[in-house]
Amino acid sequence: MEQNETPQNHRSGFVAVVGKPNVGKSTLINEYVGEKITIVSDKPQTTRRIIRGILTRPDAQIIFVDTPGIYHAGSRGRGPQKRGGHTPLLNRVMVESAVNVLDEVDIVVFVVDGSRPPTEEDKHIGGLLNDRAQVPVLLALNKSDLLKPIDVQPVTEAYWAIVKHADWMRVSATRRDNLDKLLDQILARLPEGPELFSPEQVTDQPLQVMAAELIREQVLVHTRQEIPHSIAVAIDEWVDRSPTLTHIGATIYVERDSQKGIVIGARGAMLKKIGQQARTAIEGWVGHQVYLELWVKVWDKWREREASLRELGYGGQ
Ligand SMILES: Nc1nc2c(ncn2[C@@H]2O[C@H](COP(=O)(O)OP(=O)(O)OP(=O)(O)O)[C@@H](O)[C@H]2O)c(=O)[nH]1
Ligand SMILES: [Mg+2]
Repeated sequence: MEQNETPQNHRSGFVAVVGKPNVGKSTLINEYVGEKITIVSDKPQTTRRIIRGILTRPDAQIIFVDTPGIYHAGSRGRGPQKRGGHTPLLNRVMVESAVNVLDEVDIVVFVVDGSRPPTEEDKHIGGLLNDRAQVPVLLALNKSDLLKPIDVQPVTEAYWAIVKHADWMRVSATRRDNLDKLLDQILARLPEGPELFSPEQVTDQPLQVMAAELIREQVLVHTRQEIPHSIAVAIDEWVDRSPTLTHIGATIYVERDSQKGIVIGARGAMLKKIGQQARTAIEGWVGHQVYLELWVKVWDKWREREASLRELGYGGQ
């Protein structure tokens, strides 16, 4: 904010970005913030915790709140069924944290895969938003680059029917189509207020958490089936050896020996690839050279134990 600018001219607030898994919530936030502050992959349930991404402009500061994908089964606590590979406790923790955010924000952006008709999960989230009529909702029909012309009208109307009173915008986060227009709609609903974070800050995540996420992202990118859901990453060591070199030791936890073999790969080839790409990404964040040492360990049923989830930082804000 300019020194002479009065708070009356300035807007600020929290904008929750919610939706079912894999619709492009994190991609959208990264585009607005202008940096990759939250990891993205083509696997559902990539985001596991609440992450704030901050966009500071002369006239406004928007704090985007990234959330884990919300889906019906977890949020209704329906029995022990597995969904998307997650076991119930981690599912529940993730979905609950996303739903709780709805009550703490100024605006909600409901992101859907606008290239396909809504599913039960979208309808469930629509219901949660309709129950909170006091919060303005913007419907972002994402992935419009994949929308076939013949589907435009029926698909759009089907989503309108889900969220009553919401204004909407067809966007493509990856192609940046209409992101400015959606941002204008957000700004128009943002309350007046001062800057809440320093203008240089782009996320509330500590560097070490960011580093662990960047390692997890590389495991997600390079593995398939059950592995992405079975892994967690912890930073064990972080030593600044000099102003231009940081030594980081991290452990990738898996749930079974067979998964350990997959993550390590033949003669360590997979782990080497994960390590090299994660190191480059972390160097981009810390702004200097990083020496990254990775370990792979089995932590039996970590997703099903409250203590493990707490230790790994899942479930909190
Ligand atoms: N074609 C297309 N793909 C997109 C678009 N936006 C996101 N994606 C892709 O969709 C996939 C999921 O993106 P994410 O941003 O991780 O989705 P998310 O909603 O945060 O997913 P979770 O964290 O798992 O809930 C990635 O492969 C993105 O590249 C878009 O506008 N068009
Ligand atoms: Mg995400």
